[in-house]
Amino acid sequence: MAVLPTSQLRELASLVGFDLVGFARAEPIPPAFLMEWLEAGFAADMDWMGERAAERLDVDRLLPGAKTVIAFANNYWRDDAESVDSPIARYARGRDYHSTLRDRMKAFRKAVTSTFPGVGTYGSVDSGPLMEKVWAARAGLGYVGKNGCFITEPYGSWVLLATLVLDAEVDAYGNGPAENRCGSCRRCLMSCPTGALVGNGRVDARACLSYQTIENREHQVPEAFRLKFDNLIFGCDICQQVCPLNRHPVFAENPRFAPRAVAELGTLELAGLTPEQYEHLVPGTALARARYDGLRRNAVYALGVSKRADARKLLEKLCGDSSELVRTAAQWALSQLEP
Ligand code: B12
Ligand code: SF4
Ligand code: SF4
Repeated sequence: MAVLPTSQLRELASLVGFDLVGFARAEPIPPAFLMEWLEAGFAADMDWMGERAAERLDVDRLLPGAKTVIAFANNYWRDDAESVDSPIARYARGRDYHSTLRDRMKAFRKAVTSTFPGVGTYGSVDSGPLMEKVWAARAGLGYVGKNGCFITEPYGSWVLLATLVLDAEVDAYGNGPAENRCGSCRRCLMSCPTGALVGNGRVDARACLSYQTIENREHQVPEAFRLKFDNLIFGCDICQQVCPLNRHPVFAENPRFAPRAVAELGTLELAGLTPEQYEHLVPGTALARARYDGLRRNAVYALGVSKRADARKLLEKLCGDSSELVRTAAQWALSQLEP
């Protein structure tokens, strides 16, 4: 099969809307990073992380004959005035990033397979069994910081990743992770409210507010963690917000990353969302993963944490909600309002 020219692939990637692209040889990943993380229980109840570990470690299992892994990144940082105080993490304020990046990858794949007929591909954005930060590092787009996030030179860590495996070689490969610029800084480690950063870029998901607000959606959140839901109800940006390498973010012009109406709401409005408002505001955004009751549970916790006296009426009403998850959260939040 022909060796594909990276100059042409870079042009295509830019045409379809990716900000960064890099190329890595499709070699197996040393198992220790993933296996030790899983064995330590850091995956919490995300069983799907371990179930397809073999594929995560070797893309040849996803695409037999894999030769190249292409890593893409999109900057998503925006500071639109209406959403500046939103309790929703930045990456989730606009249209669901999965569909934005998937659409771009689909267009890229189509262009590649029509220009180079016979090339096989396997693509994923987030949900596939691939270690996307490892591939982005190998492809030379940046490195994994002490905050566990992938940090690039032009955009800091405000990037989302997509990954495409090819069964063809390209004419040039990245030189591996970029130089580690963390140095002696420990800001993220000191700022994480729950001690979820456990060293060497590892995150203990059990303690991470991103996990607790998004993935742990069927149970009450342990009290020690819910007490940290301080104007934070979906995802957590604290360890990125404090990072000096994020001091000069770049505004993401593409309207797909523009905050949607739901990002203009505060915790009181989000806790009081009716099913109709939810259907109007949430589908099509990444928030849908927390589901109606999970999102309201989180907003209710945040009202308790901020001891909002003006939330009392709503919280009293939610004590009679049809969802047990929300009822119990509302009782707890009301107890926080007591002096
Ligand atoms: C599971 C998961 C989570 C979990 C666990 C987080 C974690 N860091 O492991 C939870 C739910 C907590 C989470 C939270 C978030 N996530 Co998340 N998550 C994932 C997912 C699905 C898998 C990550 C994984 O494999 N973890 C297992 C550990 C062992 O692997 P790792 O994270 O890659 O880390 C190790 C290796 O990178 C290795 N390593 C480092 N450099 C190198 C170099 C080489 C050559 C090698 C071999 C290895 C190596 O060292 C690291 C530590 O052991 C990825 C998507 C994907 N399919 O990859 C998104 C992903 C990592 N998440 C993403 C995002 C945006 C987030 C949040 C910022 C969302 C938010 N605002 O709330 C937070 C950030 C929390 C944090 N501080 O990391 C983005 C990353 C963006 C970025 N710039 O880093 C991803 C890539 C999704 C995407 N497609 O864009 N996430
Ligand atoms: S996302 Fe929040 S809770 Fe998770 S490691 Fe970063 S600061 Fe800690
Ligand atoms: S806050 Fe400091 S230690 Fe943490 S990722 Fe940023 S530069 Fe590295």
